[in-house]
Amino acid sequence: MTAQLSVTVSRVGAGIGARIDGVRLGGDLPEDVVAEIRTALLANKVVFFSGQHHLDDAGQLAFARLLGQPTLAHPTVKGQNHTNVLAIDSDYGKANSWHTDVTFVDRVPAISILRAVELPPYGGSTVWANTARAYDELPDALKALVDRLWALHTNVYDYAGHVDSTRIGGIDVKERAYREEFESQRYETEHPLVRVHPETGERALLLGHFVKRIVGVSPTESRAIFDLLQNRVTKLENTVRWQWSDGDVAVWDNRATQHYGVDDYDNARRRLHRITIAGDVPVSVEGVPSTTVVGDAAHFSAL
Ligand SMILES: O=C(O)CCC(=O)C(=O)O
Ligand SMILES: [Fe+2]
Repeated sequence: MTAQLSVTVSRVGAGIGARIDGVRLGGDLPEDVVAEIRTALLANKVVFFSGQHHLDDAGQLAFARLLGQPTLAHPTVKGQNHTNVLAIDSDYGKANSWHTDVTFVDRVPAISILRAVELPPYGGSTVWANTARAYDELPDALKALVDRLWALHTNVYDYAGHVDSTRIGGIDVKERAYREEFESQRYETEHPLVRVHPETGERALLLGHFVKRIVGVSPTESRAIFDLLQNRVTKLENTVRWQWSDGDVAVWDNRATQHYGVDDYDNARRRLHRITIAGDVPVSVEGVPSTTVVGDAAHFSAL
């Protein structure tokens, strides 16, 4: 007889993040445990599991299916081993830039599940920020402004303008090839700056590095508004930083967070595998859904 593990949820910080212990991730979790994970995820925005050494791509995918319908790995980038698994591999690029996943399409993934595969000897943590809390803490006058603003998101974005990279000599051949695959089909979508979360009803800022411009204002004003709000999102009290260990898995609510992969591990190799869960088309506080400008993402994710 296997002993029933007791599930514990412990907050990592006041603003965001919790670790969940007593769960062996896989496709066979009881319904009440899945419900507990979902509740903790919605409340804390990102949850961390440790000691999941048994998990491989198939197990990660089986667990993912308990949270919803997995998307393809990416709208443009081919999957790793499975069509649903995206390799986050330092050889092909580093996500050291604040973003919400795949916001250049209309159907932004609801949840992302990231599993450590190969870690550097030092550094390589990931930071998440709570975009619902960032909205909530805005003064009412700023809320009134951003409630009505929209932004154009694209996968063909100004990469250099966003990445805080200190690497000298620019990108190499593999990174260039990855970037070309990433941009092989152009996507542009207009999203409200404030989306209403379909499960919690919370309002959350929807920004990050795929934003090309804010609609209806000049490029200078667009930059100023973007920076004002991004600075709110990435305020340290609004973030949690996770130093990865082998066997770790992070699950985040992609409708209420941004994240950033810290590039402080020199030339060491770092690999993680990501699976995203299909999400709704965001809606504004007035109930208006995001609109596709360029590209059809139907193959990537079901609605
Ligand atoms: O490299 C990281 O820590 C973050 C990678 C990332 O952006 C993602 O998995 O969506
Ligand atoms: Fe990401």
